[in-house]
Amino acid sequence: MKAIVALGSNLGDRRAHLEAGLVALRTLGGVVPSPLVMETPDESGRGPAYLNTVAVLVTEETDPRRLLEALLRLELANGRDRTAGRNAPRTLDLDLITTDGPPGSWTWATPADLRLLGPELSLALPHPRAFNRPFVLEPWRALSDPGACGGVIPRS
Ligand code: PH2
Ligand code: MG
Ligand code: MG
Repeated sequence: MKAIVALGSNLGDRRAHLEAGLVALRTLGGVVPSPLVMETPDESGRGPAYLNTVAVLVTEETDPRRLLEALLRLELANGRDRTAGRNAPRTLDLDLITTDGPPGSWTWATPADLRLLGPELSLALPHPRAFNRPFVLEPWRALSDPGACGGVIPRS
C-alpha cells in the first residue's frame, strides 16, 4: 500500500533524527521524502520547537494496523521514550496520515513487543488532526512542487 507518513522531532539533534527516520522507513519499502522541512512551535505549547517533514512510503504491507505497529517499532528503535508522557519531547515521531486503502478507525490489542504503549492501539485514517496542521500539509504539498524529487514527471 501507499502511505503518507509525517515525521517529527523536538529533542536532541532534530535534523539527524529526521534523517534517521527516513532511513528507518526504507526498511519498510520505497520512500519519497518531501523537500521541505519545517520548524514550528510545539502545538501543545509546552515543549521545544519541532522539525517536521513528510514522506510517501510504498510498502508491501496491506494492513494499516500492522503498518502503524511497524512505525511505532521504528520510533522505539530511534530513541523514542514512551514512558515520558503524552506530549513529552521526542527524538522521533512517525505518524500515519493516510493510505490508499479505505478510511476507517480501528482499535486492537497491542502486540507483546509494544506493550509499553498500553493494552490497546488505536488508529484513525485519515489522521483526524492532519488537515489542521501546516507542519503536515506544507511538506506534503511540497512533494508535488515542480523540481522536487517526489514531483510528478511529465510525459515527454
Ligand atoms: N506533534 C505533537 C505535538 N505538537 N507540534 C509541532 N509543531 N509538530 C509536531 O509534530 C507536534 C507538535 C504530538 O505528536
Ligand atoms: Mg505526532
Ligand atoms: Mg505519533
